[in-house]
This record gives sequence, C-alpha cells and structure tokens, in this order.
Amino acid sequence: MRPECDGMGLPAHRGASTDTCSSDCGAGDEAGDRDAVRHVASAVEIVRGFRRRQSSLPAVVTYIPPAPRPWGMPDSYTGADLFVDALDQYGVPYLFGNPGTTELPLMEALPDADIEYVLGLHEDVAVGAAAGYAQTRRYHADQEDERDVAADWGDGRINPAGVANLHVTPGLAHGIGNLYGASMTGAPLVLTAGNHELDFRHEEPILTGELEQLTEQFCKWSAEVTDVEALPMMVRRAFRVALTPPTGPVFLALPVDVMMTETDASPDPLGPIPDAGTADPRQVAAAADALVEAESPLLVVGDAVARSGIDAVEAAVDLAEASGARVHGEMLACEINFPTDHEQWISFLPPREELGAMLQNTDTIVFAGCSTNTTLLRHEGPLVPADATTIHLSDDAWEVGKNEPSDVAAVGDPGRTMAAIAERVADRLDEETRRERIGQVTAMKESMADTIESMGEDESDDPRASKAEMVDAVRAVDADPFIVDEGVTAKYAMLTRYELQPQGYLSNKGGGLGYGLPASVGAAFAEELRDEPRPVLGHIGDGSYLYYPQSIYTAVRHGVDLTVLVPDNRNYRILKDNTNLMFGGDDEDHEFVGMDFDPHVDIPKNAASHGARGHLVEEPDEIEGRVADALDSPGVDVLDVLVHD
Ligand SMILES: Cc1ncc(C[n+]2csc(CCOP(=O)(O)OP(=O)(O)O)c2C)c(N)n1
Ligand SMILES: [Mg+2]
Repeated sequence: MRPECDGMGLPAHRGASTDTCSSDCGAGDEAGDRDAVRHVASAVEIVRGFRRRQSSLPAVVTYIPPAPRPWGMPDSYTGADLFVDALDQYGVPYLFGNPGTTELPLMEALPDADIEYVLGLHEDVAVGAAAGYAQTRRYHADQEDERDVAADWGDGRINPAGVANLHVTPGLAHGIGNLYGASMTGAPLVLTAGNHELDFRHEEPILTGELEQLTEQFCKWSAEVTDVEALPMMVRRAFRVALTPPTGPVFLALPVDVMMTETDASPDPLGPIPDAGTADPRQVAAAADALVEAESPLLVVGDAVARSGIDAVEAAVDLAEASGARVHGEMLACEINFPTDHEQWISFLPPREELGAMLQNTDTIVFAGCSTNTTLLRHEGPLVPADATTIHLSDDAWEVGKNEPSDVAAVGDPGRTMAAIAERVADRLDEETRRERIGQVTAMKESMADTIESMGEDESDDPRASKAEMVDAVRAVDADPFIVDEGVTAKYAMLTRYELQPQGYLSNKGGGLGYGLPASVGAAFAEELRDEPRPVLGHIGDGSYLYYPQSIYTAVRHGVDLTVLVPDNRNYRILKDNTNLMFGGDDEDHEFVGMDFDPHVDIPKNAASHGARGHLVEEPDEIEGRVADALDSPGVDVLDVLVHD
C-alpha cells in the first residue's frame, strides 16, 4: 500500500491534513467516496474504540474535519460540463465506461446531458463495447449519409465514434487489450481516462502512472488536456483524428482539476470529416495498364474497403468485373469487403503459408485497402512471388509497399481509386479476354468448392454438433442477423458456409481474445438506435466468452436485444491445432497443458447470473429452433451449443 493512504481512507499525515484520501483504495470504495465526512468519522471511531480499550495509549489521533474542496459548485460550468456538451453536440448517445474517483467530475456532469452512461464491469468490456458500437455505427452512418458533409453532427447526422471513459492507470491498463483490438479493427474510438490533479502528481499519489505511455502504441494520437482552455480544441481534434481515414483509436487524459475548473468556453464545432481523397492519377493509370496486360489478375480486398463504405464495395465489384480478376478477402479480414455470393469471389486468404502462398501465386495482384498481408505463424518462403506485379491501393500510406515491394502505389480512398481504375480497364480490356479470365476464375472456384465446403465438417460419430452443422442451422433460420464473430475455429465454418454480406458482419481482427463479446454488446447498442434494428448475433468461442462473461450484464442492464451463440467444445481447440502444426504429430502425441475446461464453466448459469436467459443446447437438431426463438425475442439470450472439435 502506498504511504499516502492508511488503508482506511485516512491520509497518512493525519494531524496536519485537512483532506481525506482522494484515491481509490479499497477502503475508500467501501465507505463510499462521495461521503467522505462519514467515511473519515467512522474510521476515527474505530481508532477511538481501540484507544478506549488501550487506555494507556497517548491520544495520537487528532481529527480535523475535511475542508470542502476549492472546486466550483455544481451550478458553475466546468471542464467536465464542456466535455459532456461536446459529446452532445457531436451526436454521441452513449458513454461506455467504468468510473473511479478521478472520473467523478465527469459523472457529476452527466445527469445534465442527453447521454446514456453505459456501465461495463471491467474496463476492457467498456472499450470493446465502444469499439463494436463504433464499427457497427459506421455502417449506419454510411447508409444514411446523404453526403451532406456540411450538416451539423449533432443535427441528426450519424457520428459513428465510440466513446469510453476509464479510471486512471490500472483501469486504463485493463482496457489496453481491447484498445489493441480497436486499433486493429480501425474503430473510430475516443478513449478517455481521468487523472490526478496536475499539481498533485509530483507526490506520486496512489494509482499514479504515465497514461499516454500506456496507450500511445495503439492510438493515432495520445495526449493529456492540461488546461481547460485547451479542452474545446483537443476534444474536437480527438474526434477528428479518430474519424479521419485511416480511422482508429485516440486517447485523451482528463485530469480532475481540468475537469473541475470553471470555464466560459464552449465546444468547438466538429466540421466535416474528409475521406482519404483521390489517388495520384498517374498511379491510377499505371494500375489500369497492369490489369489490362495481366495474365491472371488477382484482387485482394481488405477491410479499408468496407470501412470506406458501400460505394467502395461496389467499386471493388466493378473493378473485379472489368478486369475479370479472381477475388479473395485479405488475411485476417474483419469485415465483408466483397459480396461473398459473387461468382468471382473465391474465399478469404487463409493466414497459413502453403494456402496463402498458393492462392497468391499469380502474375498481377491488386491489394485494395489491405492491412498486413502475413500469416499467423512465421512463414519460410515468400507469400507473393517476387516477379508478380504488385499494386497497392490504400487510404493508409503505411500499408503501401510494406511487406512486399509495390509496382504501383496509390494512396487515397480505396473506393474512389478502384472506381477510377475500373473505368479505365473497362474502356480498354476486350470482352473476350474478360470472359476468358472469368471462365478461369469460375473453374478454379469449382475445383476448390469441395475443400471449402468441408471446412468445419467431419465424419465423427460424436453426438454433439459439428461446427458446420451449427452454422448451417443458423443459416437455415434466415433471420439476416448482424453477426459479430470471435468463433475462433468455428469461424472458418462461418466464413465459408454463410453468405456473408457487406455491412452485415464484423469480427476480431487482431487475435486478442475478449474483444468479440463486448463488441457484440456494443453492436447491439448501435442497432437499438435504428428505426428498424437488425437482431445482433454474437458468435463467440467458449474460451473467448470466458474472458469477459460479465459483458452480458451490460446488455441486460441497459435492456438491449442480443443473442450470443457459443460454439462450446470445452477447450482451446486452436492451441491444440497450433501445437500439432508447430511440433508435428497429432492430438495423441501431446499432453496439451492448460487447454481443456475440465471441469467446465456452466455458461448458461453464468449468463443467468448476469440477468440473461441461458440455454444449454445439447442436440444438433435443437439449434435452429433455439436460434430462431432467441433472435425473435427481446432481451439477452446466451445459447451454449455443444460442438465437437
Ligand atoms: C487475450 C488473449 N489471450 C490468449 C490468447 C491465446 N489464444 C488464442 S486462441 C485461444 C483459445 C480460444 O478458445 P475458444 O474460444 O474456445 O475457441 P476454439 O479454439 O476452441 O475454437 C487462446 C487462449 C489470445 N489470442 N488472446
Ligand atoms: Mg473452444
């Protein structure tokens, strides 16, 4: 325990101080930080009782009641009020968070605003939910965006940013896992945390730490507001940086004194957010030349396509059709960047060396809006042939020419860039060549159909459902849910058997587990805001689910509609698969330490303890009905479906 706190909420230097412990030690929490006088008084009673029993002890404790803090009274307008007003003005309906004492100025300001505080029982739940909300809301913004960029954000125009507020150092540290996840998914997330007063930190009070150092590697911008006068500009900048492509998280520390200082400033207008612009026309022309001259062109569509909006997905279709290219989704894609029922769509690129390299073994490749093109485990050979003509189109200059050299390098909005290239290719490529190329693509698709179809299937006589059967049952329900996927090994079946449509699906991208369940909750909050909400279906592996099962409480507490489908094989299957891959052999050849849930956690009971309806689904033929009922009924259902490896 730090010397500033005596564990009962009293300052260590009792005699001289007129203040109570303002930190979040457990004792302070128990007594209730808001009632410091009662808290200190009861602590003094304990000491007095002890002294009565030990009457020979000298009277060492002199209690001086705490003076009121020199902060503005509740009716003055403070930094916290301004921050909350900025959220209001920017059209932010929810603030996801988990509070502590350093966040109390904000909590005091919230009741006056039209913003719902969404409580997460762990900071990573709040961050994951805010990120899932932002990813989902971006689709809504795109659907409703009339390209009226001059409209005020607070005036009905959808601002997709997710906003979260966490407690100082350890709270923020708890949120780093999903901050990492949000940086991988490019979620426009404005993350904030309280901090100690600027003129107190040199004493290293409890919960002290360097907040920006925690966040900066996963944020586009990490900063602290050190003056209330800087607040309007810094909050505006935080939103603009998060929302400007390539989108991603930002972090702002909000110290107690800045939040409590009176101000007559008001929030800055947010202004229009630009897209990544039009790419260099010379690079567009070079890309078109390469595609016209290609032998067997390949188009790899990455997540920046979906993030750019449905127009960009349509431009990808135009480019594929104009050039006759074979189409794959990038490795570890988390969005649907191309309609998966299109005849030129083959599959997502598997993040495995043999398959990844085999599918990229061609003469001309367009990487459109892709992130890192690499495998899960280290690869031995190159994934892209050294002599292939490589065309990188991205809104993120960092990704251009990163893992493989670029022959064409175009930075700009991927949709606009692809539309411009498609137009040129359509003008120049003759119909016969185009047909011939498409013929080759469909032949390849047919030759791979059986392999793709068999993913997640198996011949075993295990009475539990296969992952393929489970996905087929969900598909049969035909309810068109919005899917959030962290199904891990069950995800393969989802990606290959479900006709996933753009703006209908999200998944974990970075591999950090514990993102998908909170993100499903956030997606459900986003859908609630629509006139016709889609039912949200979280598809979350049992191991993944158990990182943050308390996420369910947030959905229940706020009355949102959510169905969570858990493909429960009662183990960390993928780690076993990876053991076999890394060391060779089969399941029988390894002991698999720390990978089985034996005993298992009772997921339905756990969900029920958080207020949801929990269902154990043991029979394969029960799945379809259960999913249909759950999607159809309001509130939170968790379907624990027993599946086998
Ligand atoms: C935060 C975090 N901790 C640990 C891991 C390592 N890890 C990767 S996959 C996995 C198991 C996933 O299990 P489950 O969700 O049941 O899916 P299954 O493999 O059984 O399909 C683990 C523990 C990780 N990726 N992220
Ligand atoms: Mg599992």
